[in-house]
Amino acid sequence: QSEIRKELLDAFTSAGDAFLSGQHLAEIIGCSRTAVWKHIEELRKEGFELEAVRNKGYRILKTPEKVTADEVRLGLTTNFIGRNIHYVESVESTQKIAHHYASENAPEGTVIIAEEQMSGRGRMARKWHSPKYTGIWMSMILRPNIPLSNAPQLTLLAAVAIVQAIEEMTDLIPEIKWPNDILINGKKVTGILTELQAEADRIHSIIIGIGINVNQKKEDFPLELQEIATSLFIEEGETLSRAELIRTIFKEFEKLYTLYLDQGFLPIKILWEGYAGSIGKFIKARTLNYTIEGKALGITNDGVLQLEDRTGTIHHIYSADIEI
Ligand code: BT5
Repeated sequence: QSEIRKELLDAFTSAGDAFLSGQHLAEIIGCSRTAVWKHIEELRKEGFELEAVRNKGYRILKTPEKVTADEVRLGLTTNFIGRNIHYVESVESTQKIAHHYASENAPEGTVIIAEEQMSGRGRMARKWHSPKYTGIWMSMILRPNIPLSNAPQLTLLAAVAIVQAIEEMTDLIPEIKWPNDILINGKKVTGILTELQAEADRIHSIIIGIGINVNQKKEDFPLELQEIATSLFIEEGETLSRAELIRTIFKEFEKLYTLYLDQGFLPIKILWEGYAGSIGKFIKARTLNYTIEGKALGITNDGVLQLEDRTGTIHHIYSADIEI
Protein backbone atom coordinates (compact mmCIF):
# COMPACT_ATOMS: atom_id res chain seq x y z
CA GLN A 1 0.00 0.00 0.00
CA SER A 2 1.35 3.39 -0.91
CA GLU A 3 1.78 6.13 1.69
CA ILE A 4 -0.81 8.28 -0.07
CA ARG A 5 -3.31 5.45 0.10
CA LYS A 6 -2.71 4.97 3.82
CA GLU A 7 -3.13 8.65 4.54
CA LEU A 8 -6.26 8.81 2.43
CA LEU A 9 -7.83 5.95 4.40
CA ASP A 10 -6.76 7.55 7.69
CA ALA A 11 -8.39 10.81 6.65
CA PHE A 12 -11.66 9.03 5.83
CA THR A 13 -11.45 7.14 9.13
CA SER A 14 -11.23 10.32 11.18
CA ALA A 15 -13.92 12.03 9.10
CA GLY A 16 -16.47 9.31 9.92
CA ASP A 17 -19.73 10.12 8.12
CA ALA A 18 -18.64 13.62 7.12
CA PHE A 19 -17.69 14.56 3.56
CA LEU A 20 -14.11 15.43 2.69
CA SER A 21 -13.48 17.74 -0.23
CA GLY A 22 -10.87 16.91 -2.85
CA GLN A 23 -9.09 20.13 -1.99
CA HIS A 24 -9.06 19.34 1.73
CA LEU A 25 -7.80 15.79 1.11
CA ALA A 26 -5.06 17.10 -1.16
CA GLU A 27 -3.94 19.44 1.61
CA ILE A 28 -3.91 16.85 4.38
CA ILE A 29 -2.03 14.35 2.29
CA GLY A 30 0.18 16.86 0.57
CA CYS A 31 -0.46 15.83 -3.02
CA SER A 32 -2.37 17.20 -6.00
CA ARG A 33 -6.14 16.93 -6.39
CA THR A 34 -5.54 14.81 -9.47
CA ALA A 35 -3.57 12.37 -7.36
CA VAL A 36 -6.41 12.26 -4.82
CA TRP A 37 -8.90 11.60 -7.59
CA LYS A 38 -6.72 8.85 -9.02
CA HIS A 39 -6.54 7.09 -5.65
CA ILE A 40 -10.27 7.40 -5.17
CA GLU A 41 -10.82 5.70 -8.52
CA GLU A 42 -8.45 2.94 -7.41
CA LEU A 43 -10.46 2.47 -4.21
CA ARG A 44 -13.64 2.14 -6.30
CA LYS A 45 -12.01 -0.55 -8.40
CA GLU A 46 -11.18 -2.47 -5.26
CA GLY A 47 -14.80 -2.48 -4.18
CA PHE A 48 -15.02 0.57 -1.93
CA GLU A 49 -18.29 2.40 -2.46
CA LEU A 50 -17.72 6.15 -2.38
CA GLU A 51 -20.32 8.86 -2.53
CA ALA A 52 -19.29 12.02 -4.37
CA VAL A 53 -21.39 15.13 -3.91
CA ARG A 54 -20.68 18.43 -5.65
CA ASN A 55 -19.39 21.15 -3.36
CA LYS A 56 -19.11 18.70 -0.48
CA GLY A 57 -16.64 16.09 -1.56
CA TYR A 58 -16.35 12.39 -0.86
CA ARG A 59 -17.25 9.94 1.82
CA ILE A 60 -16.97 6.17 2.08
CA LEU A 61 -20.28 4.31 2.16
CA LYS A 62 -19.03 0.74 2.13
CA THR A 63 -15.69 -0.99 2.42
CA PRO A 64 -14.98 -4.17 0.46
CA GLU A 65 -15.71 -7.51 2.04
CA LYS A 66 -12.49 -9.30 2.90
CA VAL A 67 -11.67 -12.99 2.95
CA THR A 68 -9.75 -13.24 6.20
CA ALA A 69 -9.54 -16.52 8.10
CA ASP A 70 -12.26 -15.35 10.51
CA GLU A 71 -14.61 -14.25 7.76
CA VAL A 72 -14.28 -17.57 5.96
CA ARG A 73 -14.50 -19.65 9.12
CA LEU A 74 -17.81 -18.18 10.28
CA GLY A 75 -20.31 -20.61 8.78
CA LEU A 76 -17.73 -23.15 7.62
CA THR A 77 -19.11 -26.70 7.82
CA THR A 78 -16.16 -28.83 6.69
CA ASN A 79 -14.11 -31.22 8.80
CA PHE A 80 -10.65 -30.58 7.37
CA ILE A 81 -10.68 -28.54 4.15
CA GLY A 82 -10.14 -24.90 5.12
CA ARG A 83 -9.97 -25.58 8.85
CA ASN A 84 -6.49 -24.10 8.83
CA ILE A 85 -6.30 -20.83 6.87
CA HIS A 86 -3.33 -18.55 6.29
CA TYR A 87 -4.57 -15.16 5.13
CA VAL A 88 -2.40 -12.54 3.45
CA GLU A 89 -3.42 -9.15 2.04
CA SER A 90 -0.87 -9.09 -0.69
CA VAL A 91 1.48 -11.78 -1.90
CA GLU A 92 3.54 -12.74 -4.91
CA SER A 93 1.75 -16.05 -5.37
CA THR A 94 -0.24 -18.15 -2.89
CA GLN A 95 1.37 -21.21 -4.53
CA LYS A 96 4.74 -20.13 -3.26
CA ILE A 97 3.51 -19.78 0.33
CA ALA A 98 1.67 -23.08 0.10
CA HIS A 99 4.88 -24.85 -0.98
CA HIS A 100 6.55 -23.40 2.07
CA TYR A 101 3.84 -24.57 4.51
CA ALA A 102 3.61 -27.93 2.76
CA SER A 103 7.27 -28.61 3.41
CA GLU A 104 6.76 -27.56 7.04
CA ASN A 105 4.17 -30.33 7.39
CA ALA A 106 1.05 -28.18 7.45
CA PRO A 107 -2.03 -30.37 8.01
CA GLU A 108 -4.03 -31.59 5.05
CA GLY A 109 -6.68 -29.10 4.02
CA THR A 110 -4.57 -26.05 4.91
CA VAL A 111 -5.43 -23.16 2.59
CA ILE A 112 -3.55 -19.96 1.79
CA ILE A 113 -5.86 -17.10 0.78
CA ALA A 114 -4.74 -13.71 -0.56
CA GLU A 115 -6.60 -10.52 -1.41
CA GLU A 116 -4.20 -9.85 -4.27
CA GLN A 117 -1.26 -11.51 -6.02
CA MET A 118 1.53 -9.45 -7.48
CA SER A 119 2.79 -12.29 -9.64
CA GLY A 120 0.05 -14.88 -9.74
CA ARG A 121 0.98 -17.70 -12.05
CA GLY A 122 -0.66 -19.99 -14.54
CA ARG A 123 0.77 -23.08 -16.20
CA MET A 124 4.08 -22.92 -18.05
CA ALA A 125 5.17 -19.66 -16.42
CA ARG A 126 2.15 -17.76 -17.69
CA LYS A 127 0.71 -14.94 -15.62
CA TRP A 128 -2.52 -14.92 -13.66
CA HIS A 129 -4.15 -11.52 -13.19
CA SER A 130 -5.21 -11.28 -9.52
CA PRO A 131 -6.43 -7.79 -8.57
CA LYS A 132 -7.23 -6.81 -5.01
CA TYR A 133 -10.49 -7.67 -3.20
CA THR A 134 -12.29 -8.81 -6.33
CA GLY A 135 -11.44 -12.46 -6.81
CA ILE A 136 -10.57 -15.66 -5.00
CA TRP A 137 -6.87 -16.44 -5.10
CA MET A 138 -6.07 -19.46 -2.97
CA SER A 139 -3.91 -22.59 -2.70
CA MET A 140 -4.92 -25.78 -0.94
CA ILE A 141 -2.55 -28.38 0.51
CA LEU A 142 -3.51 -32.06 0.15
CA ARG A 143 -1.71 -35.26 1.07
CA PRO A 144 -3.51 -38.09 -0.68
CA ASN A 145 -1.99 -41.54 -0.70
CA ILE A 146 -2.11 -42.00 -4.49
CA PRO A 147 0.45 -42.73 -7.20
CA LEU A 148 2.16 -39.72 -8.76
CA SER A 149 0.52 -40.33 -12.11
CA ASN A 150 -2.95 -39.82 -10.60
CA ALA A 151 -2.24 -36.29 -9.44
CA PRO A 152 -3.93 -34.63 -12.47
CA GLN A 153 -7.21 -36.21 -11.37
CA LEU A 154 -7.27 -33.71 -8.52
CA THR A 155 -7.37 -30.82 -11.00
CA LEU A 156 -10.50 -32.35 -12.49
CA LEU A 157 -11.96 -32.97 -9.05
CA ALA A 158 -11.36 -29.35 -8.06
CA ALA A 159 -13.04 -28.17 -11.27
CA VAL A 160 -16.17 -30.19 -10.47
CA ALA A 161 -16.27 -28.82 -6.91
CA ILE A 162 -15.99 -25.23 -8.16
CA VAL A 163 -18.68 -25.70 -10.81
CA GLN A 164 -21.01 -27.16 -8.20
CA ALA A 165 -20.32 -24.27 -5.85
CA ILE A 166 -20.96 -21.69 -8.59
CA GLU A 167 -24.23 -23.44 -9.49
CA GLU A 168 -25.26 -23.43 -5.85
CA MET A 169 -24.70 -19.68 -5.50
CA THR A 170 -25.78 -18.32 -8.90
CA ASP A 171 -28.09 -19.09 -11.82
CA LEU A 172 -25.09 -19.53 -14.11
CA ILE A 173 -24.19 -22.65 -16.05
CA PRO A 174 -20.41 -23.07 -16.04
CA GLU A 175 -18.63 -25.44 -18.36
CA ILE A 176 -15.33 -27.25 -17.81
CA LYS A 177 -12.65 -27.11 -20.48
CA TRP A 178 -10.06 -29.85 -20.07
CA PRO A 179 -7.87 -29.82 -18.11
CA ASN A 180 -8.06 -26.76 -15.92
CA ASP A 181 -10.42 -24.05 -17.10
CA ILE A 182 -13.95 -23.19 -16.14
CA LEU A 183 -15.81 -21.09 -18.69
CA ILE A 184 -19.07 -19.18 -18.62
CA ASN A 185 -20.55 -18.24 -21.98
CA GLY A 186 -17.25 -19.22 -23.56
CA LYS A 187 -15.06 -17.00 -21.37
CA LYS A 188 -12.66 -18.08 -18.66
CA VAL A 189 -13.84 -17.45 -15.12
CA THR A 190 -11.53 -19.88 -13.29
CA GLY A 191 -8.10 -21.38 -13.70
CA ILE A 192 -6.64 -24.23 -11.66
CA LEU A 193 -2.95 -24.96 -11.21
CA THR A 194 -1.90 -28.25 -9.62
CA GLU A 195 1.66 -28.61 -8.37
CA LEU A 196 3.42 -31.41 -6.52
CA GLN A 197 6.02 -32.07 -3.92
CA ALA A 198 7.22 -35.64 -4.35
CA GLU A 199 10.14 -37.94 -3.71
CA ALA A 200 10.63 -40.85 -6.08
CA ASP A 201 7.08 -42.11 -6.59
CA ARG A 202 5.74 -40.92 -3.27
CA ILE A 203 3.63 -37.78 -3.12
CA HIS A 204 4.57 -35.57 -0.23
CA SER A 205 1.90 -33.02 -1.00
CA ILE A 206 -0.28 -31.71 -3.79
CA ILE A 207 -0.95 -28.02 -4.01
CA ILE A 208 -4.06 -26.96 -5.84
CA GLY A 209 -4.06 -23.31 -6.84
CA ILE A 210 -7.47 -21.86 -7.60
CA GLY A 211 -8.11 -18.48 -9.22
CA ILE A 212 -11.73 -17.33 -9.60
CA ASN A 213 -12.86 -14.01 -11.04
CA VAL A 214 -15.72 -13.01 -8.77
CA ASN A 215 -16.56 -9.31 -8.62
CA GLN A 216 -14.44 -7.75 -11.36
CA LYS A 217 -16.09 -5.42 -13.84
CA LYS A 218 -15.10 -5.66 -17.49
CA GLU A 219 -12.76 -2.66 -17.27
CA ASP A 220 -10.92 -4.23 -14.32
CA PHE A 221 -9.36 -6.73 -16.73
CA PRO A 222 -6.37 -5.67 -18.80
CA LEU A 223 -7.30 -5.17 -22.46
CA GLU A 224 -5.74 -8.42 -23.60
CA LEU A 225 -8.00 -10.38 -21.23
CA GLN A 226 -11.27 -8.51 -21.80
CA GLU A 227 -12.34 -10.72 -24.70
CA ILE A 228 -11.32 -14.05 -23.17
CA ALA A 229 -11.98 -13.60 -19.46
CA THR A 230 -15.10 -12.95 -17.44
CA SER A 231 -16.22 -12.75 -13.81
CA LEU A 232 -19.25 -14.05 -11.95
CA PHE A 233 -20.35 -10.43 -11.48
CA ILE A 234 -20.19 -9.72 -15.21
CA GLU A 235 -22.25 -12.81 -16.00
CA GLU A 236 -24.72 -12.71 -13.11
CA GLY A 237 -25.03 -8.94 -12.71
CA GLU A 238 -24.70 -9.13 -8.93
CA THR A 239 -21.90 -8.83 -6.44
CA LEU A 240 -21.19 -12.13 -4.72
CA SER A 241 -19.80 -12.83 -1.26
CA ARG A 242 -16.33 -14.23 -1.85
CA ALA A 243 -16.19 -15.69 1.67
CA GLU A 244 -19.42 -17.60 1.10
CA LEU A 245 -18.22 -18.88 -2.25
CA ILE A 246 -14.99 -20.07 -0.64
CA ARG A 247 -16.96 -21.94 2.06
CA THR A 248 -19.19 -23.52 -0.56
CA ILE A 249 -16.15 -24.66 -2.56
CA PHE A 250 -14.57 -26.14 0.59
CA LYS A 251 -17.79 -28.03 1.32
CA GLU A 252 -18.14 -29.43 -2.21
CA PHE A 253 -14.45 -30.18 -2.47
CA GLU A 254 -14.37 -32.10 0.81
CA LYS A 255 -17.37 -34.20 -0.24
CA LEU A 256 -15.80 -35.12 -3.60
CA TYR A 257 -12.33 -35.65 -2.19
CA THR A 258 -13.64 -38.02 0.50
CA LEU A 259 -15.57 -39.91 -2.18
CA TYR A 260 -12.44 -40.03 -4.33
CA LEU A 261 -10.24 -41.44 -1.56
CA ASP A 262 -12.90 -44.02 -0.83
CA GLN A 263 -13.99 -45.07 -4.33
CA GLY A 264 -11.38 -43.81 -6.73
CA PHE A 265 -11.72 -41.54 -9.75
CA LEU A 266 -14.73 -43.14 -11.47
CA PRO A 267 -17.53 -41.25 -9.66
CA ILE A 268 -15.62 -37.99 -10.17
CA LYS A 269 -15.09 -38.79 -13.85
CA ILE A 270 -18.82 -39.27 -14.38
CA LEU A 271 -19.61 -35.92 -12.76
CA TRP A 272 -16.78 -34.22 -14.68
CA GLU A 273 -18.08 -35.48 -18.03
CA GLY A 274 -21.49 -34.02 -17.23
CA TYR A 275 -19.93 -30.55 -17.04
CA ALA A 276 -17.35 -30.83 -19.82
CA GLY A 277 -18.19 -28.67 -22.81
CA SER A 278 -15.79 -30.07 -25.36
CA ILE A 279 -16.51 -33.79 -25.25
CA GLY A 280 -17.80 -34.98 -28.63
CA LYS A 281 -16.57 -31.82 -30.36
CA PHE A 282 -13.68 -31.17 -32.72
CA ILE A 283 -10.84 -29.50 -30.91
CA LYS A 284 -7.19 -28.61 -31.34
CA ALA A 285 -4.77 -29.73 -28.64
CA ARG A 286 -1.58 -27.73 -28.57
CA THR A 287 1.29 -29.20 -26.57
CA LEU A 288 4.81 -27.88 -26.26
CA ASN A 289 5.99 -29.89 -29.26
CA TYR A 290 3.04 -30.50 -31.55
CA THR A 291 -0.63 -29.79 -32.30
CA ILE A 292 -3.25 -32.47 -32.85
CA GLU A 293 -6.71 -31.89 -34.26
CA GLY A 294 -9.51 -34.31 -33.65
CA LYS A 295 -12.64 -35.25 -31.83
CA ALA A 296 -12.52 -35.22 -28.04
CA LEU A 297 -13.82 -38.64 -27.07
CA GLY A 298 -13.67 -38.15 -23.32
CA ILE A 299 -11.23 -38.76 -20.52
CA THR A 300 -9.81 -42.08 -19.43
CA ASN A 301 -10.25 -43.45 -15.94
CA ASP A 302 -6.96 -41.72 -15.14
CA GLY A 303 -8.16 -38.31 -16.29
CA VAL A 304 -6.19 -38.31 -19.54
CA LEU A 305 -7.88 -36.71 -22.58
CA GLN A 306 -8.60 -38.98 -25.56
CA LEU A 307 -8.54 -37.43 -28.98
CA GLU A 308 -9.42 -39.21 -32.23
CA ASP A 309 -7.74 -37.73 -35.29
CA ARG A 310 -8.98 -37.96 -38.92
CA THR A 311 -7.28 -41.28 -39.48
CA GLY A 312 -9.08 -42.80 -36.52
CA THR A 313 -5.98 -42.97 -34.35
CA ILE A 314 -6.70 -42.26 -30.71
CA HIS A 315 -4.20 -40.02 -28.96
CA HIS A 316 -3.77 -39.77 -25.23
CA ILE A 317 -3.16 -36.18 -24.18
CA TYR A 318 -1.62 -35.63 -20.76
CA SER A 319 -1.25 -31.89 -20.92
CA ALA A 320 -2.11 -29.30 -23.56
CA ASP A 321 -3.96 -26.12 -24.37
CA ILE A 322 -7.27 -26.74 -26.01
CA GLU A 323 -8.86 -24.66 -28.74
CA ILE A 324 -12.48 -25.31 -29.53
C1 BT5 B 1 -4.32 -21.28 -15.28
O1 BT5 B 1 -3.20 -21.29 -16.07
O2 BT5 B 1 -5.44 -21.10 -15.68
C2 BT5 B 1 -4.04 -21.49 -13.78
C3 BT5 B 1 -4.31 -20.25 -12.97
C4 BT5 B 1 -4.14 -20.52 -11.49
C5 BT5 B 1 -4.23 -19.26 -10.68
C6 BT5 B 1 -4.21 -19.55 -9.21
S1 BT5 B 1 -4.61 -18.15 -8.26
C7 BT5 B 1 -4.08 -18.91 -6.80
C8 BT5 B 1 -2.83 -19.69 -7.16
N1 BT5 B 1 -1.65 -18.87 -7.04
C9 BT5 B 1 -1.05 -18.67 -8.23
O3 BT5 B 1 -0.02 -17.99 -8.41
N2 BT5 B 1 -1.73 -19.31 -9.19
C10 BT5 B 1 -2.88 -20.04 -8.65
P1 BT5 B 1 -3.20 -21.33 -17.65
O4 BT5 B 1 -4.11 -22.41 -18.13
O5 BT5 B 1 -1.78 -21.38 -18.02
O6 BT5 B 1 -3.85 -19.96 -18.07
C11 BT5 B 1 -3.14 -18.74 -18.00
C12 BT5 B 1 -3.75 -17.79 -19.02
O7 BT5 B 1 -5.05 -17.37 -18.61
C13 BT5 B 1 -2.96 -16.50 -19.19
O8 BT5 B 1 -1.93 -16.66 -20.12
C14 BT5 B 1 -4.04 -15.51 -19.65
O9 BT5 B 1 -4.28 -15.65 -21.04
C15 BT5 B 1 -5.29 -16.00 -18.94
N3 BT5 B 1 -5.54 -15.26 -17.70
C16 BT5 B 1 -4.67 -14.63 -16.86
N4 BT5 B 1 -5.31 -14.10 -15.81
C17 BT5 B 1 -6.62 -14.40 -15.96
C18 BT5 B 1 -7.79 -14.13 -15.20
N5 BT5 B 1 -7.77 -13.46 -14.04
N6 BT5 B 1 -8.96 -14.60 -15.69
C19 BT5 B 1 -9.05 -15.29 -16.85
N7 BT5 B 1 -7.98 -15.55 -17.61
C20 BT5 B 1 -6.78 -15.13 -17.18
